[in-house]
Amino acid sequence: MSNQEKNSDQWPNSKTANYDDWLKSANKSAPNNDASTLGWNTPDGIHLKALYTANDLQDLPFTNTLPGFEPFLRGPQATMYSVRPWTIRQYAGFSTAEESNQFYRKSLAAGGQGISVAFDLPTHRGYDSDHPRVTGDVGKAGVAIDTVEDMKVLFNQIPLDKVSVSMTMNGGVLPVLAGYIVAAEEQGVALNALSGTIQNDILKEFMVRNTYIYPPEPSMRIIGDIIEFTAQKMPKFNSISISGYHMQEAGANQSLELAFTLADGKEYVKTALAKGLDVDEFAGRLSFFFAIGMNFYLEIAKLRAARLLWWRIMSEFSPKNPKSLMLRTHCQTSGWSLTEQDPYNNVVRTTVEAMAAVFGGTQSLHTNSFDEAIALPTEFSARIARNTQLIIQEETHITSVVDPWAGSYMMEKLTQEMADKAWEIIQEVEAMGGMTKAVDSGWAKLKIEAAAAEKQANIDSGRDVIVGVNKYQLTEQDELEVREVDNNMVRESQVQRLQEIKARRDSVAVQNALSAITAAAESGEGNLLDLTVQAMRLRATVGEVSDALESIYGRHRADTQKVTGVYARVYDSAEGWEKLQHEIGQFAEEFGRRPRVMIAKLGQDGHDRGAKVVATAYADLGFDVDMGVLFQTPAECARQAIENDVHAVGVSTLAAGHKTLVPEIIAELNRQGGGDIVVFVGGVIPRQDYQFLYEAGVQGIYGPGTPIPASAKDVLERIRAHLTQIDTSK
Ligand code: MLC
Ligand code: 5AD
Repeated sequence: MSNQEKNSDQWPNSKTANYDDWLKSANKSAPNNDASTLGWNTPDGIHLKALYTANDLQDLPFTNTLPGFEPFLRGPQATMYSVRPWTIRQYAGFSTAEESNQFYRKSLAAGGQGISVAFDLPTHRGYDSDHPRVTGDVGKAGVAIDTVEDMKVLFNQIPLDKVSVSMTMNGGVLPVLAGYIVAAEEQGVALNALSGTIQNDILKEFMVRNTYIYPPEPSMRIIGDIIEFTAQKMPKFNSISISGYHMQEAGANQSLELAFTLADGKEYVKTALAKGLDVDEFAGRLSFFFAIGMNFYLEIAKLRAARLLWWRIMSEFSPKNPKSLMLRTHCQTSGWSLTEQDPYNNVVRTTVEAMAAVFGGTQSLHTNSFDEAIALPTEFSARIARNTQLIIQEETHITSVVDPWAGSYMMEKLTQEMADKAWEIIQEVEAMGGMTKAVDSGWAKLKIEAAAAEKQANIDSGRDVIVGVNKYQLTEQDELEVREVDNNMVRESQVQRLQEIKARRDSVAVQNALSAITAAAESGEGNLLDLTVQAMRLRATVGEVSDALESIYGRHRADTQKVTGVYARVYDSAEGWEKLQHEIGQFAEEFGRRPRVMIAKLGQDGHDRGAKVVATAYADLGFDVDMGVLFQTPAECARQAIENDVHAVGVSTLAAGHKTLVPEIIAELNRQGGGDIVVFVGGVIPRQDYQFLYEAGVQGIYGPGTPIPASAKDVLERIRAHLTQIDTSK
């Protein structure tokens, strides 16, 4: 061997640097010559450093564990995606059962691997499609389901013993899960062959998602009954999907999302144990659901920390089956992170988020469509979203390696920091007596709302960048083709089917079955799911079962507390804020009182993050702000606005009901003597609908991404112009 060849086999000696050497060098290029300020202070209060080293691994308790084994930090399966990738499970549903069924079948044929049903808001809230409160909502944000007949159509030619089905249902969980069970039964599929998941997570509904029906206590009984029924009869079915997703969507940072979700999980475990179940009978079928947003490293760390913490929480209950200690989860990329502006950017955002979910080791994933911030997915946008996952699964070889971030100085450290942060919050919740109490007191919700207001202020002031929204904006934007659902058509066809079913069924038997449900609700005896299955078999409707329970439990009404001061604290220094406050002060002097605005939600749309953030910020600016109660009809909203003598009503709409509900509120205001009140609208509204709304009498429309001070300024000007005009016309 020549000398030259020998040398090329060897590495040259490297001069080793220590951390202080690095610091000296880094200080030279860092702002203010201080490298310790580099990196990012996350909203959780974690400092993401610019550099991690082997030192960061010291003192970490779990840096050398294996997947498929305790503490499951590295994943619930030994082989993870190297044997079976996560399930591509795209959440979808709209219009009628027929249309949604077509969509599912096409999606399965094109690479989708499981089903995830989105129901419309009337179904969530336990109303049949013919109920007068829900005219604007039927078939809009999901599929309309009234009876087993709709369920049978929904799953037509989808073999329920082979395809696992997730159903996002919480308030109306009993008739919907029962309807699915009966549809499967009539497809010839046995209960014990059914695989899938029911969301059934009511605690987060009271905090953020708002599709509850009954108050917390009876709602928890319903959950206990479902866990019991599925544990005994549906061994392959996940009885709950304990969801943090909606908390992040409502504004929670990662550690809040993680802590509240796991604390909710613990509450459900206690509920099932209190029913007399053994922990191993049900714990292996508890599943989870997290949002994956744009904070890439944090999201991966969050999923790893989630498994670690759940193992820690469940160890307290001393299960014998390791499955009871494992956290398995579905993830969805963040809808909130997507923008109406320059919407093709959303494909990129969703890809980054999907990668984080996969690196975090999710079991199942939904990737959002790029038209998310505007409307429900079209076939085209849904295809791109699905293909995003297929490409990661089949082209990148990412699936070949289990937990590939393990051993990264940064990722291991961050995982532990995330776990520690969340654990602190979990302990705080424990000290309050558990999550039901933390939710009941309103504390948990306010924590999330404060985080949301802070986030919005950071965006509006440009501290957080969103490409195409507060930086690199387009001057002109092409129109996007969006899916439109004709809710009048859906409602008419549902009403007709309901009439036919009611005419055909044995109404005495149905009445008896419903009475049995009411009696069980009253006495606390019996299993409510078991009784609901019997009623649904006889063709009782979703609305009838809900009424049977409501007659005992009542309907829950949320209070309308709002946080104050948070938005102002963060935004305060930004230009324009003080000027606007001054203008509001001038208005008060001129007109004898401050501008008074009611922020309203109409129909069954309970997504109130935007409404709450706007209310907080407007109040911080000096407006007198009233919050409408959730689920108002236009007539009720108009009455409240007139009674409170507001100058303007701002309708926040995120569930596509605007074309029906907004003209109705204007008509009601006119009818009840409030024709002087300015109406403005904010939320998810396709550009195509703007003209329609202006023609109906709307004075301002503020789409996603509108900085709040800009909308506030506009509203103030419109109120002023309106008052001046009234004055001069007298
Ligand atoms: C998987 N398996 C393996 C394996 N990987 N076996 C051996 N080696 C491996 N490497 C096995 C599993 O053990 C399991 O079998 C089976 O394969 C299926 O895998 P899974 O990992 O359990 O996946 P899946 O069936 O898809 O279940 C995922 C889940 C579930 C547990 C997270 O709960 C789920 O699908 N959730 C989806 C929830 C959802 O869609 N929600 C939408 C919300 S939208 P076995 O026998 O062990 O079961 C929303 C929006 C809104 O909420 O607000 O409206
Ligand atoms: N179809 C598809 N996606 C939906 N989402 C809500 N409803 C539907 C539907 N019917 C998604 C959006 C939203 C999140 C809660 O779920 O991404 O942000």
